[in-house]
Amino acid sequence: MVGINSKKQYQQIYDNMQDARYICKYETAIREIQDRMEVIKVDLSQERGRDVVESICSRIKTPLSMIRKLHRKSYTISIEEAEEHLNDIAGVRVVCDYIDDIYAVRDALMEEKNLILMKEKDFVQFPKKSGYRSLHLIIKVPVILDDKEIMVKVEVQLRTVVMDFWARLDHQTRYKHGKKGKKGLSQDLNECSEIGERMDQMMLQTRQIMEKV
Ligand code: 0O2
Repeated sequence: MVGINSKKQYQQIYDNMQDARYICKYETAIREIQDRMEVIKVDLSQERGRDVVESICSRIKTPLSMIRKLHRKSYTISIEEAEEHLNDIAGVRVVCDYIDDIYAVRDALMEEKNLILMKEKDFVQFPKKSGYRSLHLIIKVPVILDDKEIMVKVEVQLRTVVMDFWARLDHQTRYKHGKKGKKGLSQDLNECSEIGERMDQMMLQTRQIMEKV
C-alpha cells in the first residue's frame, strides 16, 4: 500500500469525506441523472405500454466504504485518490422487469445531451465469477460548482428485479460472513444466479410470445 496514514490523518480524511462541500457535487450529479431517468421511465413506459422501470434509487458511498475500497485496490487513503480512482462515489441503481428493458434504458440515457460515457461493463452478458449480473455505466455529468462547470463521475447500475434480488442476498451474505462467504454459500449463490439467469430469459421469451399473439 502506498503511504501509511496515521490514526489522526485517517480521521481527518474520514471527516473530509463527510464534509458537505465535498459531498455536494456528488449529490447534484445524482439528482441530474435521477431527473433524466424519471423522464426516460415515463417515455419508455408510454412507448411500451407497460411499466419498464420498477425503481430508481441512489446513494453516496460512505467514507468507510471508500477507505476500504482504496485499501483493497492498494491506493493511498486520501480524498484525491478517491476522486481519481473510485468510479462509484455517486451511484444510481435502476431496476427493470426484463433484460431488454435494461438495454432500452441504457440506449435512452446515451441519447441524452451533455453526458459522457467513460466505461461500460456488461455483467449481464458476461456474469462475474461470483454470479453477479448487472450492466454498469460510468458516466460523467456536468455540475456547476462555484460558478464553474465540472464533470462528475456517476456509476449507473442497471439490472432486473431478479438480478437485484440476487445481488442483495449476495451483499448480505458477504457482509455477514466475510469476503468469501460461509462454506458452501458461494456455491448456493452461484446456483441461484444461474437459476436467475434462466428465469430472466424465460420471462423475456414469454413476454415476447405474449406480445405477438
Ligand atoms: P458497495 O458496497 O456496493 O459500494 P471499476 O474501478 O469501476 O472498473 P470496481 O468499482 O472496482 O470497478 O468494481 P465493479 O466490479 O465494477 O463493482 C462495482 C460495484 O458493483 C460494487 O461496489 C458493488 O456495488 C457491485 N458489485 C460488483 N460485484 C459484485 C458482486 O459480486 N456482488 C454484489 N452483491 N455486488 C457486486 P463495491 O464498492 O464493491 O461495493
